This record gives sequence, C-alpha cells and structure tokens, in this order.
Amino acid sequence: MKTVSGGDQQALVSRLMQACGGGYTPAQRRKYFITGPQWAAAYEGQALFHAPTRKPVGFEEVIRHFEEIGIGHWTTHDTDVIPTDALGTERQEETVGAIRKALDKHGLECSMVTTETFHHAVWAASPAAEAPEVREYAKWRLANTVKIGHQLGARFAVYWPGSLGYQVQGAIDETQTLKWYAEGLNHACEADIALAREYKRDTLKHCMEAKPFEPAAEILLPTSDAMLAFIFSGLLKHPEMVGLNPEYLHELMWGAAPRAALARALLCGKLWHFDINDGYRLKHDVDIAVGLVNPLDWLNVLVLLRTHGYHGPFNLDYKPPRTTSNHGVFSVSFPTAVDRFITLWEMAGEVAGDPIIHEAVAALKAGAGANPGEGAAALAEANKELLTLHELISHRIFQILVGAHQGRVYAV
Ligand code: GLT
Ligand code: MN
Ligand code: MN
Repeated sequence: MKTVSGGDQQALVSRLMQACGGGYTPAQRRKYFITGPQWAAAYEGQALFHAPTRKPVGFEEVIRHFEEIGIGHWTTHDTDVIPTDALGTERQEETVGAIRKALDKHGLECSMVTTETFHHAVWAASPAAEAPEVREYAKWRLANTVKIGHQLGARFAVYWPGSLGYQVQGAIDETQTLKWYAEGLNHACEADIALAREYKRDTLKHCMEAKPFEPAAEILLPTSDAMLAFIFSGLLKHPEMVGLNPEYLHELMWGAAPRAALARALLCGKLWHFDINDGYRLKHDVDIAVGLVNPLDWLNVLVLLRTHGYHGPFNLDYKPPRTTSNHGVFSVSFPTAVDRFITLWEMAGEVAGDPIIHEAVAALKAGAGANPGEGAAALAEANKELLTLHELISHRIFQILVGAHQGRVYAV
C-alpha cells in the first residue's frame, strides 16, 4: 500500500468508519441514558510511563462533539473545568455560567458531578487525612461540588476514594480513617439537603465508586461490597442518600464477576449509576471502551440490568487509547463505544425475550418433580438431563451475540 500522508489520514479513517457501517444516528443514540465524562473526552493519553499524545480539550468542544455524536448527558469533576485555585471564587461562578450556556446551546444535560480528591498534592494522605484542616477542606470541596451539581441540574454525585488508603503499612488507623471519610460524606449529604431546598430541587443521589487498587497501594474501600457494608455500617447519617456507582472494570480488577457484583448492589437497592468500560482481570485500570475485551460478559451484564429494570445512567468512563488522535476521539472512539453499548443493550433484549431460553429456564425452574425425600442420589439422577440446559442457554446467548440465531452461518 502506498504511504498515507498527513492530510489523507483523517479521510482514510472516515472512509473506513463509513465502510464499517452499523452506526446509529445521533437521535437514536440519544434515546439511551448514556453519559459522557469530560475527563474521558479530554484525556490526553498520559500515564505513569506515558507522555500525553493528544492536545488539551475544553468543555465547550467536548459538549459540542457530544451533541454531534448524540450523547445527551455530560459528567465532570470539579477540577476538570475549574482549576483548583479558582474553586469558590468568582471564576467558578463564571465557568459554571459558561457551562450552562454550552449545555443549553447543544441540548445536553449535566447528569453527574464528582469531586477530584485524588490528583492534587493536598490529597497525598487522602481526603480523610490526619490533619483536621485537610479534612475540613475536603468537606468544603464536597459541598462545593454538590452546589455546582445543583447549579448545573445534575441528579447524581460520585465519590471515588482512590486515595483513601496507604502505600506503607501501619501508618494510618483504618477504623479512624473510615470514620473521618464518613464525616466527609455526611457533610456532603447535609449540605445537599440545604442546597436542594435553596435551589428547589430534589437532593442528589450520592454514589460511591470502588476500585481495588491504584493510586493507593491498599485501599480501605476496595470493592462495591465493601462500600455496601460501609453504607449500612451506621457511620452514615443519611444512608438512604448514598448508593453505588460500580465500574465494570474495577470489579474485574479484583477478580470478581461483574454481573454478580451488580446483582448484589441491585439486591440492596443501591445500583444507582454505572461506569461502563472494559479491560482485563487482575490487571491495572486500563479503561478500554465497552465491549472491546469481554463482549459476551457484557451482554450477560446487560441482560441482568434490563431484566431488573436498570436503565441508566451508563457513564462512558473509559480512556480513548493513546494511539487515537484528537480527531479520532470524537470521530471513532466515542461514537463506536456508544454504538457497541446500544447493540449489546438491544441484544440483551433479544436474550431476555428468546423463546428457547425462556423454555429452558422454565423447565429448569419446574425441576423433575421428584420427591425430596428420595435422597441426594435419586434427586441428582432425576434432574441430570435437565441440567444440560445450562450449557445450551450459554450457547444460545453466544448465538445471539454473533447473529447465529438470525441464520448467520459460514459456508464450510
Ligand atoms: C478517575 C477514575 C474513574 C472515576 C472517576 C470519578 S475519576 O478517572 O479512574 O474510575 O470514575 O471520580
Ligand atoms: Mn469510574
Ligand atoms: Mn477505571
């Protein structure tokens, strides 16, 4: 193939995107409660061993591109859009005003706000640090984010305590640190109650997000299950205001089955928000876009969510790879992530309505009709042919994933 020089490269990418087909229109994409993070779109490709590969992108540009793509909701950290030293100043008010204008102009809504409590040096010992002034500052930051949330019309606030932990052992008291962390959340909820009254809005849904490691080596609330225990521990003054924002990859990172982790959150009535992405088990937080690594598992996750009435938000918390250009972030990365999600969601509807799966599940639930008093061996024998249906169901789900249920076969 002949070389592809500068100006021709975007044209090639566009032509091959067209050739891929299978895209949805912006109007179709907007029907889903999909949310696009400022930080994902503006991620420049940097990491501990990686220099940035993309140029900075501001919120106006992100919001404009989200409109073009058909992503109807936008999410942000406080410091994604307001520099730390401008928080609480006139510049914050100006920026919030400019964001509102941009959202209105492009027909987007801000659905979620979150406080950056991990990047700045002030959080070196976490927002629940020993120094009382750091904890006071953290409380102020959380309340300030809740205020920004009300000003922008958000319904959710997310808390990711990635720095709530330690690198070296024995330096902090875990029980005390968790109590201090609860004080921060309590402050955010109480500030929210007052602000909701002032802004004549409902209080936000406060959602905790777990990640098992990184950036702290050991994290005090490493899993969604640990967070459920924390929510119900008695430390929170308003446990009814606090739920979960699980992230698909963060559950995989500790070796969990994401679907089972989500099921536990659903059972507790705490699945309120969901960060969607993909990656590998027992590895670091690569934040690959949804469906590129584990499409079959993703399909099963969405079957669970569809059949239990969870319809979003689905927050595209992934990092466009550093090999993707600024142009590629909005022309390839975001639209294809959204389209894979929609495809998997619709397939999940096919799984949920599939007559073969229905009949198999019903038969399994009916059982063999044997007498429980006949003993273990007799019961096992009575049910053994029925149990082959487990594998048949799994095969059927695979068929739906690859379109074989619609007659897709290969000429062999
Ligand atoms: C950070 C983290 C994400 C969280 C964000 C919310 S920050 O990018 O890796 O998983 O959702 O604070
Ligand atoms: Mn996340
Ligand atoms: Mn992640």
